[in-house]
Amino acid sequence: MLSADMQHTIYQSLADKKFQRKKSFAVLIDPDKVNYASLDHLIKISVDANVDYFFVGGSLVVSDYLEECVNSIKSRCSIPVILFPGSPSQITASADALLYLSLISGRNPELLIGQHVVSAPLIKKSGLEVMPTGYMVVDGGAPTTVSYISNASPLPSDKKEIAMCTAMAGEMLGMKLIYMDAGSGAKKPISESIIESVSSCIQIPLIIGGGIISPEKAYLNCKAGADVIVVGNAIEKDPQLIVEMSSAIHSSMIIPGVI
Ligand code: 1GP
Repeated sequence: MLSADMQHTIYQSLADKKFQRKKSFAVLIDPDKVNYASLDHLIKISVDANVDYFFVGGSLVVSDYLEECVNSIKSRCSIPVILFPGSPSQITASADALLYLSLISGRNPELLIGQHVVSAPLIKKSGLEVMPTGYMVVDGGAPTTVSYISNASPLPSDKKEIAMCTAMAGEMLGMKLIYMDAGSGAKKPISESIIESVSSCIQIPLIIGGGIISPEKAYLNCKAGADVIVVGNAIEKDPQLIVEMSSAIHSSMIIPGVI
């Protein structure tokens, strides 16, 4: 948790980076899938590779390791920890910020506003920096945990007009971030064409994740307009991938006039 005078610095850092056309890399940690040894290793590589953020959470966290996991990261490095909760139970004041996700691509009222109402007092009390996020699940080619758990249809991957209108609506409703996610382990990550369309019609930072397994894909996503790339699964399998991913993402900064 940040002190009062440091509040909002994470969102500000995201907005500043967008303004400067700098791209960020977020490593997603699912508390169910790490232990002390693997976490230690992952943090060391992430620090050396200049990872920008840790996202912590998952669609379905069944262990009670969340708080310990966040504390472990906080005690080992200064990379900001942002909660990416799959449910209101995945909240801990030890983190720095929270993606307050509203599933704007779905029509399940519980995930649009219901669970927010239930968790609001707890979140307010936590003192976490809250970042209202329009969460858009895009069809990733096969059912993922998020598409099953959310009980809502994902946005069709070939309907970029729907994605654009959804993102615009989210921004005009006051969301501070848009997160387009093909779901963890998606067979088909989000296409550059949909990223380009969505990014061209919003001013707020655009987060992209789900099924990104190569630095090349991360680079192309950034070139298409992604501001933050989130990678989980591929890194769990091969933590060394963090080095190449980070360098691809950070090297993709768009310089005006240069293609
Ligand atoms: C899932 O966007 C994240 O919600 C990351 O997906 O685990 O496939 O990298 P992966």
